[in-house]
Amino acid sequence: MFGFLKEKLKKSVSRLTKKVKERPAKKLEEKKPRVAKPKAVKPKIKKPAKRVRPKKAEKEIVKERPVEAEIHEEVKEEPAKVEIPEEPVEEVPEAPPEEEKKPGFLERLRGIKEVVAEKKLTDKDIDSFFAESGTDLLQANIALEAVDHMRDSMKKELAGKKIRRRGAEQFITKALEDSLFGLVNQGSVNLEKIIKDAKKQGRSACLVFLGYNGSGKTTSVGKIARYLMDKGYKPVLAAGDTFRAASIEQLEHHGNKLGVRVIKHGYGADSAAVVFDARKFADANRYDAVLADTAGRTHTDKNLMDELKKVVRVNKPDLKVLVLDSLTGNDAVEQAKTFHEAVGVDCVIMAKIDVNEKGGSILSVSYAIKKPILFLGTGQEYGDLKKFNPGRFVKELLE
Ligand SMILES: Nc1nc2c(ncn2[C@@H]2O[C@H](COP(=O)(O)OP(=O)(O)O)[C@@H](O)[C@H]2O)c(=O)[nH]1
Ligand SMILES: [Mg+2]
Repeated sequence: MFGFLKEKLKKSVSRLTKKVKERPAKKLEEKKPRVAKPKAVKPKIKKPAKRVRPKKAEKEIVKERPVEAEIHEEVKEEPAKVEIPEEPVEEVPEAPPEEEKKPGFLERLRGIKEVVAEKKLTDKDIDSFFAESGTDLLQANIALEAVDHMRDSMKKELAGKKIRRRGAEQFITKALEDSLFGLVNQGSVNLEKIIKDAKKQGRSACLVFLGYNGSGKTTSVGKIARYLMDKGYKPVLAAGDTFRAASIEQLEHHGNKLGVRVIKHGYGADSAAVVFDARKFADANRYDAVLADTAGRTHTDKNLMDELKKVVRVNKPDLKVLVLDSLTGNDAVEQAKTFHEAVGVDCVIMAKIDVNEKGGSILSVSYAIKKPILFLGTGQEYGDLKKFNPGRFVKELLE
């Protein structure tokens, strides 16, 4: 599942890790020549050869030198050459005293190690990473606005922080995980609490399922009916799709298989009235929940959109569940916005994730309308319904 998305995310992590692991470029052209010039012959007695200490500018260059092999090279540096006069000279020890030599060396070593071991990513680094990775993320159906959110979140997490090169991959994976979590962590819906609260008011809870044609609404009604029955609740189904051919029979088929009552009118009947009747029946017979199927529609179906608004206006559902076909990719975001603007969506079921390799729409949809995903549809059987857990979902994507 989501192989394509996982692969793109993995690629993104290694791309950004590479940016951290890049060693700073050597500034060879600024380096001063290492070999000291021979000094003029003057003293009779040979003084200890002075160690050539790097000047300030040179020190900085040395600091940026990345590999330890080169540090040894620095220490082995030849002492300044001195012309030896012919007369015998008094022997003087060559090396300067240890105390003088050590601090300089260690200080420099520490400096070099720091530069080698850590790197600070800048806002610009993150921008250039997204310029490179953006297409991959879009290809995996993550919407543009979701990618923008990821970029801001990654900047907050990474820019300006010293990142140890050694643990860079984990650090970046964590930042990416947080940014993805920010997309899908849009609150939660407690279905059982909704039912219990309605019961306290002496009525059944009303759930209306909406979405495009073929997105998986009727199948999801059947799945949720089974889910509630498994928890001991008594649902009733409302055949609110009075528009599509065979839609009522399809719902009745589920009702028969599950042993659940279906309230129906005929084709062409007022959908709002069907749901209203189902609620009356449920309230009178102490059912816990009405699960109302509706006709599939798009924003261009003005009449059907108006009909849906009426269903909502008349029945004031406790939960408006948008069912999206996750395979529709980026279009799922547009669908979510359309329905949210028209009637206000409370939560989402993402259907058909069992046949979806991209998965980016799951990351984008709830961010786009700031509503939680309640379930994932994982197949065509009643049991193929998985409670959506944002944290676990994101972790699994990056495993
Ligand atoms: N693989 C898979 N197929 C699904 C899933 N949910 C629904 N379907 C199938 O999608 C098709 C359309 O589903 P349906 O419930 O009739 O969509 P509706 O028009 O929105 O009511 C049917 O063939 C379903 O079996 C799912 O989670 N996984
Ligand atoms: Mg249907």
